Amino acid sequence: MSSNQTLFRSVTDQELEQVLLVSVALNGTDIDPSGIAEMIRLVESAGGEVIHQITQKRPRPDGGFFVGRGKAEEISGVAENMGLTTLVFNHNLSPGQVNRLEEMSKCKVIDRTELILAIFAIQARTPQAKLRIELAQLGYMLPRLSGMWHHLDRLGAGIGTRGPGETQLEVDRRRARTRMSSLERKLDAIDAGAKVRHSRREGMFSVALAGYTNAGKSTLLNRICDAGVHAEDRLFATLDTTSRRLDLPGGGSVIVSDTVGFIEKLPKSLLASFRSTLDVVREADLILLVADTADQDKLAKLSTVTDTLDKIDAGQVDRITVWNKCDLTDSSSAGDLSVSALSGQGIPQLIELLEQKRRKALAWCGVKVNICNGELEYWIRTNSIVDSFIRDDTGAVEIVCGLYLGLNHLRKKLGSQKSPWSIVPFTDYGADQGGDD
Ligand SMILES: Nc1nc2c(ncn2[C@@H]2O[C@H](COP(=O)(O)OP(=O)(O)OP(=O)(O)O)[C@@H](O)[C@H]2O)c(=O)[nH]1
Ligand SMILES: [Mg+2]
Repeated sequence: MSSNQTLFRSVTDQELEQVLLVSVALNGTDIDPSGIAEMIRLVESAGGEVIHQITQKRPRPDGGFFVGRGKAEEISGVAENMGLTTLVFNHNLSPGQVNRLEEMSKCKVIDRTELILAIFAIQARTPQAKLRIELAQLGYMLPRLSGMWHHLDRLGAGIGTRGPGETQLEVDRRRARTRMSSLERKLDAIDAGAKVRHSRREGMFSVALAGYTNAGKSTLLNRICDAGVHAEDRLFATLDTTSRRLDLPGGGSVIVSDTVGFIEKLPKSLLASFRSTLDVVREADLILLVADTADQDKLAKLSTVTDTLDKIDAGQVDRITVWNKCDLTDSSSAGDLSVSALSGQGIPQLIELLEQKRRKALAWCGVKVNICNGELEYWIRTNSIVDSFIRDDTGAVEIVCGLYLGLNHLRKKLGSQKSPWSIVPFTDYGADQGGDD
């Protein structure tokens, strides 16, 4: 982080920070207009406005200035002439590159990671999200501390903060590490509480909404669960996980969770501090991969999302791609699930698919019990989906049911009964049979 900055001001401020955007295409690639459009949106989401753009193609980054000295001089000249004092780069810069660019241009220099961190800081609404983003920002700043120590003033100064023989830099590193440990402890306590709440939902089929930022995940949660969560045409509108119950038309329910969106080159420090909020994705039974079908760059974004799922160890979770915003386009290829979270188009088909996936995930079996009393019947009906329940004249019952918590759960229950019983597990049962009980 540079020496004179408070990052972009809050978006609630009237005046937007005016920015010169520098976009560099490396390795013989062309300048990518959709990448630039994304940078402009990122700047806007951070409370800034791109006033001018400078592009450059180069085989590899320049060690000193990233863009090369000549280009850096040109950028500095343009910034001075236009009265701009903030430079945003579409790549990540080393601390040395930032320092040299700032010294030459007399501007504040922000790289891609810092920009994304700034947006997260603005968007953080809950205390947990604020702690996570502070941890991520400190993780990013720690290796960049040299020469910019006055940033850490707010972390506490005064008597006793400086040990014998320590330089200011060492003091600041120590303060940053101390603060990070304290944040980690607080977050661990919060995460432990979340785990307890999560375990109470054991046995519920869980569905996570994942996808590129702004694809429409929160709007979809609102549509299918009437969740009332915040959705907005802004990058990273959601930072906290929200879970809601969805009652299925065929009986039973699933838990659907909305969480933070992904983006290309999502900063590592953010992934680390938001890791536990992404547990809900990693531990889901099914991921609905929400993609914006009207986005020209949709396939590249989809592959960013699948790469990110791999990075957070959620690559193995069963997933379905849901092409959202189909109201904005008339193209939809066969086999794709096209929906509009806004208009409701395709939502019944999506819910039907969820129902099928959930049925398939249950432990199906045929059960015979010589005497099935009311208490046992109630237990079976609340712990499974019952496809058929036939009672003969003697009171014996034959049931076909799918258990939420596995067959052993039922075996244990039946073991406590006096009446003889038997269970036959059914493999390959579930998705194609409709419940008719
Ligand atoms: N036309 C159209 N717009 C939609 C649809 N779904 C969502 N949107 C709009 O897309 C924008 C982003 O929606 P969100 O639901 O906030 O997107 P998100 O994926 O939750 O975004 P992040 O939380 O930032 O990751 C909002 O302006 C929504 O109104 C849709 O089906 N059709
Ligand atoms: Mg959202």
